[in-house]
Amino acid sequence: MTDTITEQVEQATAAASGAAATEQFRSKQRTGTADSDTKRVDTLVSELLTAAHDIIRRHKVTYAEYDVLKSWLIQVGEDGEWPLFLDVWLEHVVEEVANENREGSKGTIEGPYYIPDSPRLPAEATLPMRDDEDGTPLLFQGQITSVDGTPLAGATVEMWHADNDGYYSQFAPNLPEWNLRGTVVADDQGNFKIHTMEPAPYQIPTDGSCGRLIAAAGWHAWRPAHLHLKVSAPDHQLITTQLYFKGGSHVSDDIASAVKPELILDPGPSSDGNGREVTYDFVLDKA
Ligand code: MBD
Ligand code: FE
Repeated sequence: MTDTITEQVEQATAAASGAAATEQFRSKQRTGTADSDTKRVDTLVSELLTAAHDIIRRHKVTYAEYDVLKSWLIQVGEDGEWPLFLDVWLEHVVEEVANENREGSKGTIEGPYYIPDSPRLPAEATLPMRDDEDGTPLLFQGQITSVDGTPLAGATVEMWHADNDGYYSQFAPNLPEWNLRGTVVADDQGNFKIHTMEPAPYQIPTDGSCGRLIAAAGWHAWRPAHLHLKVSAPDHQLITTQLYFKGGSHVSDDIASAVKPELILDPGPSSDGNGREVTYDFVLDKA
């Protein structure tokens, strides 16, 4: 017998976070269903295939490359990385088209790591976090109004973000279930104050299929540090958005192409001397 203590520490892997994201997507109810008729399916799929055929002809794609594509596509599914792949490389255009007629605050992509029904918190609240949560404290505050300027009582701000190591609760091991996730209910003037920790830049998993693609193409895997938000109020359209930090790494070369100039925060020193604070107001379109 030896007195060696072997400790099994569960590691974050692409396949585990991919499996969780796939599971989460399957259980999600987005409002509205796609009732595309055969004509629309024919149009969309035919045009997608024609675009692929053109690329094959133009670049004389070989059988060896075709087989690499086939095995990579199979592996994306096995790794559970379809949510990650689609949200990183396609969702930004779906979001652009979906919200092109909005007058209120800008939205951007949801990404693969949203979980509904996070703990409900009062208008001034601290997101659930560990006692020794790492990072710089951030006070994020603001007001939610309608496009006509009316303050929206009973509005909610759902916030979720990665920790200082770039991990999202429920998608990485060893984190409390609702770490850095909460639903803040604004006061009767639509005001909210959320205390959290500034997130760090986020690298998408490099040890799965998306990581292999990034390495093979000579890209980088980074997203700028970001807060995810869903803001809603009775009789108004929900906004799904993200906010970034001025001067932060990868604000101008986000792998997911989800940064817009209106979404960049510039926090100042906190009035209590502890960390930083910023005010950002949301304007919601009527339903
Ligand atoms: C993320 O945290 C994210 O927001 C997106 C869009 C893709 C991968 C990870
Ligand atoms: Fe994210």
